[in-house]
Amino acid sequence: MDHGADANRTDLMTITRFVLNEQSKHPESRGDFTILLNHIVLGCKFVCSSVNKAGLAKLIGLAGETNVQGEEQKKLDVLSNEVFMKALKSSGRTCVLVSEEEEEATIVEPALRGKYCVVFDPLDGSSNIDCGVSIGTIFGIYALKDVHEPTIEDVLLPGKNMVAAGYCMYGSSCTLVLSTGAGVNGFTLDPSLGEFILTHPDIKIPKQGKIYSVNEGNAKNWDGPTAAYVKKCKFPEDGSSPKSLRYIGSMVADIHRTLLYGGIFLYPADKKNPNGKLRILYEVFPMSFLMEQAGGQAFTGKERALDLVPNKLHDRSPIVLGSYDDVEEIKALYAAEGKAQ
Ligand code: FDP
Repeated sequence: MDHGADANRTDLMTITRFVLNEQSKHPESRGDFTILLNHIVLGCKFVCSSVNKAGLAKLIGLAGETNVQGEEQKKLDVLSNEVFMKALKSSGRTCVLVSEEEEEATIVEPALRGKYCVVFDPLDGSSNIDCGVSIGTIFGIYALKDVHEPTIEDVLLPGKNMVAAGYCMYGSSCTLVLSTGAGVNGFTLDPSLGEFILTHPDIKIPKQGKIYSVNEGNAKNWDGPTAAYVKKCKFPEDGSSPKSLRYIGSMVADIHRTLLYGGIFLYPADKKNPNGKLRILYEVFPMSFLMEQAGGQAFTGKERALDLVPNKLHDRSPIVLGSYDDVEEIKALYAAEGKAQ
């Protein structure tokens, strides 16, 4: 592999160079994935720039619903969806697109079709937009195995069948984290170059962490194992220190921190929401794929998250993601509850 990028930042490992290097390990590859990824990267840059301007756009639009040019302002999540839909279709490499923003799947017109199916949440954590908290785009990619008329069945598949997954976080910096099934790498947008540069090579989540991340406001409705686990985090009985609580409420930001610092993120089932809140195809699967590739685990309370098979495009599932040992601990609590019943 080309490890040539140096610390003096004169020989930069851009995301395109990185993926081309990966591609060269597969001589049969025709570069389709690299082209698809370039279009996803373009979408991320566009959304990043729109998110950065959002506060300003709002200010100059205050007089009414229109901005100074008299154009109607689109909500950022609607705009992001349009950007990704257009970028993915025009790549000529996709056939089925599933977006959080759209009820139905889009089957790409035959002239623009390729073998990849992309499931994505164009702007996750959108309740955080107006207060400037980090938000992000999440995506997962499946590949058709043979040439056939694409249908939604091509994405109603277990997460372990994905060929790649990632997210782009629009925060104090813009960071794209990607796995093509051979580890996890993080790239940070250099705004002066307009390029994503490899800044977090081969991300490995610590085996155990000191942070737990969950919406404690739902505690009254939690299932037994979640309540028992969080109690252990706060009042450990084995002499260890209590864990710290960090919850941003924006999945991309919470998972990014969990990947880098270790710990556990939970969006469990509760009495009101037996399937939790997070969507299987474009939230649970991509994040579970990344977590496993980084050495962590992803568990639904019943099974390995990547073994789930969604019945419908927007199905939800409870999810626990994070450091290997921390997830092992909560799995043991679920197993004990199963035996007690
Ligand atoms: P949001 O509602 O702001 O779009 O699934 C969306 C999501 O954010 C995730 O990004 C986040 O992890 C979760 O919901 C937060 O949910 P709660 O507000 O119920 O904690």
